[in-house]
Amino acid sequence: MTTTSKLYINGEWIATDSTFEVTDPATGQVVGYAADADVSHADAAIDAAHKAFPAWAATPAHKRSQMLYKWYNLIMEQRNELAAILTGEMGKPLMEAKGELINAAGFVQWYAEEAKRVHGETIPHLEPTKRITVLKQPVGVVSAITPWNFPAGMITRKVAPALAAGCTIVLKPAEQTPLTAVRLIELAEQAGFPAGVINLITTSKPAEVGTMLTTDKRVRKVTFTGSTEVGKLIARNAADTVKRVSLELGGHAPFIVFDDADIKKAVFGLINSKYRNAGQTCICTNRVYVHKNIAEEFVKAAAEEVQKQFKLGHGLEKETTMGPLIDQQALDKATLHVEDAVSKGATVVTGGKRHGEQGYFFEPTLLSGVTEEMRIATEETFGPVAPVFTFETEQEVLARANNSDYGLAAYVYTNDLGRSIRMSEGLEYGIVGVNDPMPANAVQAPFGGMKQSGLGREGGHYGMEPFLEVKYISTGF
Ligand code: TXE
Repeated sequence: MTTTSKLYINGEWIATDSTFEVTDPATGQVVGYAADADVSHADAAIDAAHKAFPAWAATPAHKRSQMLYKWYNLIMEQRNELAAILTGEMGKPLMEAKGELINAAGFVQWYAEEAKRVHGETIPHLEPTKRITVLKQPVGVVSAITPWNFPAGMITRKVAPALAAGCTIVLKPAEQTPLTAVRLIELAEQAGFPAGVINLITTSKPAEVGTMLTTDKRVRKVTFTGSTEVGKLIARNAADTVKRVSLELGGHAPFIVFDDADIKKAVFGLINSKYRNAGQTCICTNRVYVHKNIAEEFVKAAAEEVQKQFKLGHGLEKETTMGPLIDQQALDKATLHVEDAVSKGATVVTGGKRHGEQGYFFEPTLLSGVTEEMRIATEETFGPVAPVFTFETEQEVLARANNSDYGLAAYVYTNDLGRSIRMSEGLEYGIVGVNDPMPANAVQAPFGGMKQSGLGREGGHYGMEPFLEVKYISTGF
């Protein structure tokens, strides 16, 4: 049975005149219908958040923390049900969805604690009868716009610190994955957040509704994860009213394997960093640089592992280890990148094409003989395609790795301590995994990118700062 979800505005669940289909990317079948908000709903949600702000900002931090804890417990209790909803609309294997839910809940737990640690300081003045007091205060109404690739994690990573800081929220999840968001917000309602503190808008019209959420004067901060293109648009939208903006955008991660590395570990690392979530992760490996002395051995071992590890299928089937891509557009992009590389001389070592006729599956793919003029060398594929380049020197590979408009994540495999330090300091990336393919599954770490990969950091105590204003008060006595 398919359900029709509602919007959540000012503590009420509201049906809309029109709805839009939510489909299972493994089958193309409709799994539900979501309420289709227009700008009038966005206006009402902003209004609710605006009116709820003063009381929420004044609510003692311990109380906000208790509600966040309650929300955390509810997500943990309901995580299997949530994971099934997530897999149904997004496609990732159930095991990965369950992992995402634990991580998503982890953000709520972390910020339940962080809520209590917001404090300022007193600075001595040059004049003995004056004091400077520094306060940290919530910025105000926050618009949170989230993507489909982590339909739960990307929500809690934004919403939990905003609530902890004392901000109120209008959340707009991606149109591909509204149902996970609805269930998460139902649980937030159960946790007892007051009316208007969290508002949820689902829509099939992201440009229209998104423009309102990023231009309206009452909104003081926008936090966004998604494409670089939309990120730039949001930054422009926000400029007129000088909103605070956090952007977590695309990436083009280099994965560098030196000839002193443990090849087995590096192959394991590639499997994890490239093919997890079918390659639809912003920190996914996009360019594999292997030292020429070990390239043949590495490619052979990696291809064997790729063929052994992955069983494509519906995410709810037990044996599935790789789900579909999100939609036809994603499938087209992966196909285009492979075809373009092959037409310019690359070799398909394994995979290379669409899998099956139903849904949007793409075979886990490894390409060798890749060169810089191929599209895959500079554009984010967001699919399970790993292009392998070779290199000769440390200096050369560092320059090539940094030759990108993106700067989110980079990976280095080496057993040479000095090299690992030189490389991790030299890489112009916000996140570096040294012999570690999963640097980002820690809620306490500052996640974010340099260059056109974004602005600001999420996670840990760093993730609170974007939601806080600093004010100083000079008092004479
Ligand atoms: O992203 P969009 P898409 C990258 C990845 C992928 C590409 C396109 O390369 O292939 O982006 O994905 C909302 N005003 N990433 O098209 O459109 C939209 O509704 C306001 C990287 O899905 O940026 C959704 O909620 N909002 C990435 C969110 O933006 C707008 C995750 C992201 O969608 C809007 C996803 C507008 N005008 C894609 N237009 C990552 N960093 O993890 C769309 N949106």
